Amino acid sequence: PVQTNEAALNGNGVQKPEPRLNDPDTLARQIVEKLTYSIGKNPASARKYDWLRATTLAVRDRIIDHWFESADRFAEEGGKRVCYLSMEFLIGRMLRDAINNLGLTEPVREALARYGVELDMIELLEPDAALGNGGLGRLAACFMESMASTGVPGYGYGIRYVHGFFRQEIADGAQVELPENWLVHGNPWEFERRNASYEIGFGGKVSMIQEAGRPARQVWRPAERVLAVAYDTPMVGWRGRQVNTLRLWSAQALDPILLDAFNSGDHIGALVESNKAEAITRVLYPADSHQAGQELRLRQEYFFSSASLQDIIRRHLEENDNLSNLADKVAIQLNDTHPAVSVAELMRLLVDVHGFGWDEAWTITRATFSYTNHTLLPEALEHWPIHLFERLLPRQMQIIYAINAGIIREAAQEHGYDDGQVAAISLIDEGNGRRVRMGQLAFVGSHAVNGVSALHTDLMKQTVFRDLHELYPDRIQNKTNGVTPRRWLMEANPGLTGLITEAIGPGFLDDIEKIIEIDDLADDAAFRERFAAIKRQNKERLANVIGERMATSVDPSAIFDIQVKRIHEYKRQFLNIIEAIALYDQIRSHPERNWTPRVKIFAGKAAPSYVQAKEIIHLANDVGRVINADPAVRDLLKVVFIPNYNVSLAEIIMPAADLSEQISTAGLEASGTGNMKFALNGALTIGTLDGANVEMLEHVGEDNIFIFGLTASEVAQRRREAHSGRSIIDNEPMLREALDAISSGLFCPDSPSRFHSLVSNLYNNDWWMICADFKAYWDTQRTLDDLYTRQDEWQAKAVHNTARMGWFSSDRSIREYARDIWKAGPGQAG
Ligand code: GPQ
Repeated sequence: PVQTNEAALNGNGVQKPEPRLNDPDTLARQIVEKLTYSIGKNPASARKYDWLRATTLAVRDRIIDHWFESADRFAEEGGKRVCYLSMEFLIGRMLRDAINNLGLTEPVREALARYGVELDMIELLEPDAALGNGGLGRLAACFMESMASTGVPGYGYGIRYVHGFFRQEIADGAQVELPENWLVHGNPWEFERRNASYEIGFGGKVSMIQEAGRPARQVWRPAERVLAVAYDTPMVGWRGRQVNTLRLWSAQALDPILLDAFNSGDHIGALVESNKAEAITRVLYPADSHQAGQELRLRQEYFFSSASLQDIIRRHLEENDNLSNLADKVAIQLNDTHPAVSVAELMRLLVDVHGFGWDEAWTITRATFSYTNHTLLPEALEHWPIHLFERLLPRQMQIIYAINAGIIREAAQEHGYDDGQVAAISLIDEGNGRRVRMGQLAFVGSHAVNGVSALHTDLMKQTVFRDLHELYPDRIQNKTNGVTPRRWLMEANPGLTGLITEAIGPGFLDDIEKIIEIDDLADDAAFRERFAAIKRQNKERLANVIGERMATSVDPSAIFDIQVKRIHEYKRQFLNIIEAIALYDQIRSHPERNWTPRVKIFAGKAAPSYVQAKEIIHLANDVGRVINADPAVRDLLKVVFIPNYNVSLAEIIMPAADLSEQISTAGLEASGTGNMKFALNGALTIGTLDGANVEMLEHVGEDNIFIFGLTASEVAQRRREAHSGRSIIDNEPMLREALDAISSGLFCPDSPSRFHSLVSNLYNNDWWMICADFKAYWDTQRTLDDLYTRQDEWQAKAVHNTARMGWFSSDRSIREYARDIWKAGPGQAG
């Protein structure tokens, strides 16, 4: 490396660059400079995309100034750092967020306007960074933004997938998956760091070695090695006060071309290694809340865990004598069990590589890690077949056995556990063809374990972790999710942000809980009207998107009733569709009644191998085609499925909803975060007592949210009693007729039996309580129809929702993690 010295840097030698100025003149000049010298275009011939790139580069310079300041400050303060390990970061577009947080929105708009370029137009050309599936990945993105905004020195660690979440098209009503290619035009936000690269091993053998004068130790000799190369993306916090780093790993072969093979004429064979290595970070697995059991997935998990830990250790040793104080300087958060193999890997690095004794290594490991659980669904809990784990990671498997032995010894000797109780807490599931339980590993390797809403955390204690909770009763705590108000209010809804600023001043931008100050304005007719007018504009914007993308016209004066999220049986899009069909029947039978016009909007992706979820998408589209074309319902009911739901589309949808559908079977949605985004933007919620809906009810008050259906304990009870749906269907004519309509092929005359299995599941078992909750759901929807005709009342409730959602900011979540789990960040010793 080039040696520099401070005197030369600050004295007459090399000069630090001047920090960039933020006035429109300077910005305009520098944007054209980037256009000219970095992109090689002149303003006259530049395309919109060139302007986007030039603007991004000019903005990036400003971020870098803050980035270096943040890095210098952390180094100087020597405080504790937080490393957030996550398989997914569902970021979306970055330009608008960066500009907003730097306070540059107006200056950049003005600078571009001088060349006749519209900021809002070029922003749309940026591809979404879609390195995640849904709520879990989006939460990681909100947390990165909130760590930077609240002053927590946070480092995100994840995978630089070449292909992010697939693009969804709808063909003849069915989902089609197309590969996503966000990196084709390059990525101006990232910096490749070739100096930060680490070897990652797989397979091979473990042997005991005995050197003179040293204790015997295990040495792992992997059969394969690949290189993890870092790519850094700066993450700008609110007002640019702090810029943190998201470090994503890319896999490369150590020997890109096998020269022997190449020289002997086997040109393809020479590339096999590099193809195999690069496959590790090629594509995001599209399974959400469902384990993808393939070997490549386990390789991804270990690859990014090991690279991140090696990086954390290297940095620590640059600043400290040894690793014994690791836990004082670093907190590592495991985002679900995807990085749980880190527990075994850190033990390996401490014991085998850095010479620690087992007990001290275990103390350090447990003090360093904490783990967030995001689901109770059994099919989503990761467990790897022993034979696969052992073949790929033989030393880590030994370590897991040793950890397990210690835990079991403690349980048996100190707590008198019998064989049955031991089997329940064991890291090895002996029942299912012997598997490693990753949840158990993450739990025992962490000092804190958290759920993501109050209800979910309680259920964790009673169900998946009941036995471990009994053994370690202080370990589980709750940290209710939140969403960043910068992206989800300021940027997505500038109209509402402006109105609130006018009403109560800009203080809520720095402390979102101050938004409560608009609460009393719910009684102010003039304020309500302006609030409603903004909602109306946002609905018009969404109506235009629907018109452009799907050639369907929807009326912005109807209720916009929206359910957008991954398609999953437990989320019950099916219940919503059945209600739409029942309403369709009722409108046709009783055209004389005063129906409140409604547009039911759906969007979301199904995992490619999830058959039922794909059938639900098909049904929504088939039903929409029939209803939207039926003159009998005119504009009273429309059903629309918008393809390719992603973060950017969500930014248009959230501010445009009157009604937010949060209708999961109670006990199954860990938290939900879309529920928060909708309510913050003034939508009323129709929902079950599930996930964070429970806390939303507490905050907005029961008059301002529409709760229906079975509770989590009633669901559990009914499941034990094993009811079928048949008796309910027989006694509920609206439900029966809706199901009959589906079964008759009314919506799919080309293939009348298409939805038979969806319907027969309801008759036979009703596992998701669709029949059980139908009537309550229907009745609540009619209450809402009625309420919508009294706009004053509706809008007052909408204002209360916005006013009372401040607590659901991810800033609040992050402050709680920092205080209770990480002991890091502002105000924490460290
Ligand atoms: N969640 Cl396990 C995902 O988005 N993907 C997953 O694989 C798992 C959970 C969600 C969960 O379903 C939501 O209820 C939460 O709000 C979200 O994680 C963030 O905690």
